[in-house]
Amino acid sequence: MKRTGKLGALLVLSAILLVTSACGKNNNNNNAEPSKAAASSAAAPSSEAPASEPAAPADKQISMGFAQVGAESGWRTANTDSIQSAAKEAGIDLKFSDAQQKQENQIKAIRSYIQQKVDVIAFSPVVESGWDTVLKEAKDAGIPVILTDRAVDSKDTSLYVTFMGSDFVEEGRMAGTWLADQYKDTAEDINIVELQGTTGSAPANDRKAGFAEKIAANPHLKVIASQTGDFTRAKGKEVMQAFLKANKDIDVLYAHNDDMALGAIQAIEAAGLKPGVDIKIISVDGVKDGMTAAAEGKINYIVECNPLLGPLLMQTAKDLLDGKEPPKRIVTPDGTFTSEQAKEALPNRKY
Ligand code: GYE
Repeated sequence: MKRTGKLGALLVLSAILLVTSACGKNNNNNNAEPSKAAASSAAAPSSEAPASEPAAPADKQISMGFAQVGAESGWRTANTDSIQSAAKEAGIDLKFSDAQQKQENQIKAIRSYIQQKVDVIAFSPVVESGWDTVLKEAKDAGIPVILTDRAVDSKDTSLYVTFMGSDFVEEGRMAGTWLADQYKDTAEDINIVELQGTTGSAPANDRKAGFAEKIAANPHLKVIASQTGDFTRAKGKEVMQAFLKANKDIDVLYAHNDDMALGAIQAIEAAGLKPGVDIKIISVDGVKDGMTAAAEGKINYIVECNPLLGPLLMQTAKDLLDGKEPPKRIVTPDGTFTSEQAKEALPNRKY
């Protein structure tokens, strides 16, 4: 119990330290691979631990049911790869399902994991609300639930063991802070359009809120249109087309993820405009295609969101089944990239 406390404290501390440094005002992101650094530092105690002390009885393989959101973005693909490869490495029997961005599919998958009596359930909730009933079913069956990446809004926090992932409000704040700084001396109105993530999802709610908070002080920064693009490239393109049709003078696009920004870039170019120049673009994630667009100057600023949660998830599951209590919230740290920084980081980018 005592050692768990220490491990937990260490994880949280290293995450907080990195978050703090990543969010520092003069963060110039010297680190060529902040994601890798972040992931390994968050998972460092984890990946070293099992070699010396097996977490579960040697003869019993841990089974984990994982209900994934879908395959909507490059971020999600990297997240899935991380989870699947970390399970293999940890010797965990992973049952994996893809809910195609539908809550009812995730609920079905969780119920089937309960029926199969897995040792632990993990999932990334597509939306924040509506989980209490199924989480209660898992709890009644004595199966612990770990939330990865996205949060639920359940009042009863005993329905899950821990929630690991980025601080999305902080990501929105980083995006808003950069923009506010770019236009701090403007005397004209700056027209911003926003492509939101999946309606009702934690990253859409929080990235919107954090951004709004940071641009609020300057009345010239105006969000003139804000709509969901469901975190996909196709939807990002479609909604951007509509934005361009309805608004003559768009100065800035804030996209809640790289994929929507990449779709929007196609729409912007098709309209004869230069992304990154005629319309400044900010996005979140930092996946390879996004970083490439940033290096080309088509995206001006990327707030990173680390998808490499697999090793931390597997270690947490092992610890949990070993009787240790993980911290209730594990924040994974994120950095930021200007075009220049993206250019530098790109050659070492893993996803
Ligand atoms: O930003 C987006 C994905 O939940 C953090 O989901 C994740 C988000 C990510 O579809 O690309």
